Amino acid sequence: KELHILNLPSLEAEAKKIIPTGGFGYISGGSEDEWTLNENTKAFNNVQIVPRVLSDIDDPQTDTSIFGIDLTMPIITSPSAAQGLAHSQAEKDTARGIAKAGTIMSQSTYASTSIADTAEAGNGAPQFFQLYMSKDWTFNESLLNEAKRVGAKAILLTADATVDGYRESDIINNFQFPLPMANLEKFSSGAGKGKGIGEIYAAAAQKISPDDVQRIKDITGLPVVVKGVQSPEDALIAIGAGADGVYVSNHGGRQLNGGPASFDVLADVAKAVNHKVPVIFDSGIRRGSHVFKALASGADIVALARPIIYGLALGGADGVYSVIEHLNNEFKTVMQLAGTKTIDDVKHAKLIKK
Ligand code: HOC
Repeated sequence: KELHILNLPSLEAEAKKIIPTGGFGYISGGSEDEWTLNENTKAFNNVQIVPRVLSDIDDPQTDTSIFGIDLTMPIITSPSAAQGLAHSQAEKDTARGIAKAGTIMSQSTYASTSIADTAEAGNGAPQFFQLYMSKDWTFNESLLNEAKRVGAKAILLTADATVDGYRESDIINNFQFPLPMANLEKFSSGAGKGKGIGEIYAAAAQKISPDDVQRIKDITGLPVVVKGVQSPEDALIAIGAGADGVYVSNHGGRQLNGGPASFDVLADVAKAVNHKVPVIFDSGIRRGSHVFKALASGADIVALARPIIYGLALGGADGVYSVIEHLNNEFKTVMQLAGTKTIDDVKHAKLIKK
């Protein structure tokens, strides 16, 4: 059953009622005092959209594309781990809801369901695969080969998570993943169930170097997007290393607290990228106006994480579909009021600094 959604921010309180405390704290929480997490959404208020009149936009078009994949909207999902915390169908229902909406789901290395099962649930819809690089290259290669085998369209290389941020909610709740992580069970000797986030990071993380970008490209032959970029310098290093996309994100405020809101660095990063590769953006998007502001600041595509997981918890595949459709409908209204008919118009729209 599709959800009746007033707005995305209101979903969190609803989801809190049904997701067990430890899992909810893990999903919703950020690092330290969550200053960066909170800034992520507030930062959209630093710029304003110019309303336009006499522009007669009665049918805004949100279709766009990335890496040659046609999408109905410029919104995809960010990779989010352990979706079994929210719903028994976990990533499979996210794949179903996102396929129905006509956009891209990003699978996480630390998913509850396997790469193949999630791809099958998507029924041929485009998916990205996010790699948390491990010290164990046999594991990395198994994941990458499996993602390619089932038809992943790009690899998102998470580069901002070589250690886990200091997440107090997980400490308070003594949080340990209560469910298996399918890709760990299938392709590594380790298990996710019963482990805390710190233990999973310790087993996985290693220093990621620019050479790894090319290594992943050689293994998969797929576009590789470096995720977690927050400075023009790192964007240029990523592109120099062969990255086919730059993903501006601060991991939803879960990693470096005290760093800038993701939106506050977007325009400078996009300027440095200068259309050489696509720019994907996440962290803090909750409103149609946020989608508009991100695209007008240089993002080609935006991505959504927590609200998707709340939609999953509240309504399974239909809940996921309802969330992403609601956001795109809000975005369409903003497009109309800002006198923009296409995504290209949005990208060229002027924003005013507050
Ligand atoms: C290296 C282990 O992205 C989060 C996830 C991390 C999942 C486990 C990573 O919690 O932010």
